[in-house]
Amino acid sequence: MLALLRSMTADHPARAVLVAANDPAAAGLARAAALGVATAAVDHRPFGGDRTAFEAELLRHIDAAQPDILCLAGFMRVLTPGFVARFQGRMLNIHPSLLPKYPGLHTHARALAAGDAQAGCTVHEVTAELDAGPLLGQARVPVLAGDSEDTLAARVLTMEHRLYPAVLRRYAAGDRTPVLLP
Ligand code: NHR
Repeated sequence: MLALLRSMTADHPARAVLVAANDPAAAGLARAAALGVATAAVDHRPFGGDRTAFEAELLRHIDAAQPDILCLAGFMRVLTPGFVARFQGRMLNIHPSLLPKYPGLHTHARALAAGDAQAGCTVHEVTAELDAGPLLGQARVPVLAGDSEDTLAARVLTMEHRLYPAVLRRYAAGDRTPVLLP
């Protein structure tokens, strides 16, 4: 998220209008505020299993900010088809695997368990189906001997910080050609 904010320099086609989190304790909220970006926190927990009610509250903040594009970054609540439809073709996510491998959770553990020689991250358009929307970018890293979930996750994260800004810059300019790194 911070890498995206920092990437939106004067020559960038986009500007950050809001950083929203479902965890009021998310460290990124204070960091975004320090960069002068508006923030909102909507805790999903008081809503129990009612995803639509949680999203309605989130939407109050989003609608007030009137974004053209939504970027999920570590956003961990599955979004309902109704929410996704409102932002169809305007919502991106970065996922820590080489999709279509390992959609969902615990991606690094699954890559290690499978003995994969490569891991990485993928930016995709968000559709109703989890981690399955059109590919917008992908970056690869090697899996090294002795890797743990943490060491692999850290190596992938450095690429996430390069890939997502590169994809957003292109996407915000209207170009959906996938970015492939390295
Ligand atoms: N929503 C839709 N409709 N489509 C996608 O592609 C989405 C999405 C919401 C989030 C991010 C995704 C990831 O890259 C994402 C993509 C959370 C879960 C999950 O199971 C799955 C995938 C992703 C994010 N969430 C649990 C839930 O009940 C909660 C898990 C937890 O809190 O640890 O929402 O990783």
